[in-house]
Amino acid sequence: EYGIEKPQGYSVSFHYNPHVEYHHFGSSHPMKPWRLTLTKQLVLAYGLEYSMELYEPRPASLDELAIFHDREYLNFLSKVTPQNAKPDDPAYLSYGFGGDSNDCPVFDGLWNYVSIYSGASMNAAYNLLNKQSDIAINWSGGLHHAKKNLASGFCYINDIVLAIQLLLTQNQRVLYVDIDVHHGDGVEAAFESTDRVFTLSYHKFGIDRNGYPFFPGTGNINEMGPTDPTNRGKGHSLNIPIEDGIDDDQYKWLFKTVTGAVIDKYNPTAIVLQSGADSLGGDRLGRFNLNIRAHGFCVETVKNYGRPLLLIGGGGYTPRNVARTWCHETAVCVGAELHNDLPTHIPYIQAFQGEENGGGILYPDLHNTKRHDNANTQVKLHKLVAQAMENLRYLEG
Ligand code: V1S
Ligand code: CA
Ligand code: ZN
Repeated sequence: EYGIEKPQGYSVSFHYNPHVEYHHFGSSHPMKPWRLTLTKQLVLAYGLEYSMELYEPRPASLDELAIFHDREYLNFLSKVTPQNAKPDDPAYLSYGFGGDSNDCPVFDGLWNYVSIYSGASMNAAYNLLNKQSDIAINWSGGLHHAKKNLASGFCYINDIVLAIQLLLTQNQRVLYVDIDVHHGDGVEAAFESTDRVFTLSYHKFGIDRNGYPFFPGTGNINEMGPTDPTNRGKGHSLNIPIEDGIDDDQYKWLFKTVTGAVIDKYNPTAIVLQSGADSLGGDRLGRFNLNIRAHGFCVETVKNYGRPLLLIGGGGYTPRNVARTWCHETAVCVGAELHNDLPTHIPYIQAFQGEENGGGILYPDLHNTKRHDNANTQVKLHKLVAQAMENLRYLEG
């Protein structure tokens, strides 16, 4: 009703299991699964469900997760509870749980949570393989830091790696693009020894005033995967390190130039886009100054290459803006323009009302809501692009 459709030919599927919403990492933890409730409410309020196929995927099984993860790790993850966890158990710490930062807490229903978001990414990948849709969306996925036997940075199971492994059954080359403000290290590591996956991540990189690196501390421009010339994965990772406060025009130019060059040279037959919303201005953990439409520009740019596209979530720690962004990007996929005034009959409407919360509109100005000065100069960005193009020469063989 509110979405005005533009004529275009992409069929879109939306993969969502609402049980994912009811999981809590703990009250002080920035990852809030209920941001997915807000996202769904906006998508429904704008009537976008009439322009897509909706799927309610089942949770993935342990056997399905074992196509990437170690079984010992999965056995531990499937059994650990807040009641039986032994925080000084060496296994517990070696698998990445607890610790000082408490990035990966053990909470009630953890196994259920990870099986649900992973099942949704796998279901979305199958839908692309079966040609049931051109674009498959799972906003609950995108947990790019998880390793085969290690939880890291709020990520326990790497649903992206699992989905890419499925896509590889019918695609010779899969491109992974990651616009979360953090480096997509887990996906990069998983495919470091193959030339059938190219990983491209845009992220904040650098050391803060207190000497702490921005999480996870990897992803400089010179990190291109294995250095051994006999390794097939050599040159099949590209990292774009960015400084605080990058603005819309700079990011759009950087994204279009670099992603365009990678797609032209690598010529993937399928693309996976991790659309982490912590690259927005005003994010609780992020440092960039992007507005919703600039973030959505990345989705639009990738979509316009017309390859089968898996679109997944990721980070995003200011829930009302995460919901706005992913609703906007769902609309971008189906080719709808959305009214800036939010529909009035949204449950949780108060989350979007009031000056502080964006004044009842879909596209509030997020520029400098957290006042990160822009440390990216045009000169630095041009040098970065020149180095990125140099790195891409490996693809010419
Ligand atoms: N930045 C940040 C941040 N904040 C937290 C955090 C805050 C409150 C809590 F109750 C629990 C954790 N952890 C971090 C980062 C991890 C960021 C993960 C981003 C995930 C994603 O968006 O990319 C994908 C979903 N963790 C750290 O900075 C780790 C430490 C390095 C901090 C310092 N300590 C001493 C060691 C661990
Ligand atoms: Ca990234
Ligand atoms: Zn992130």
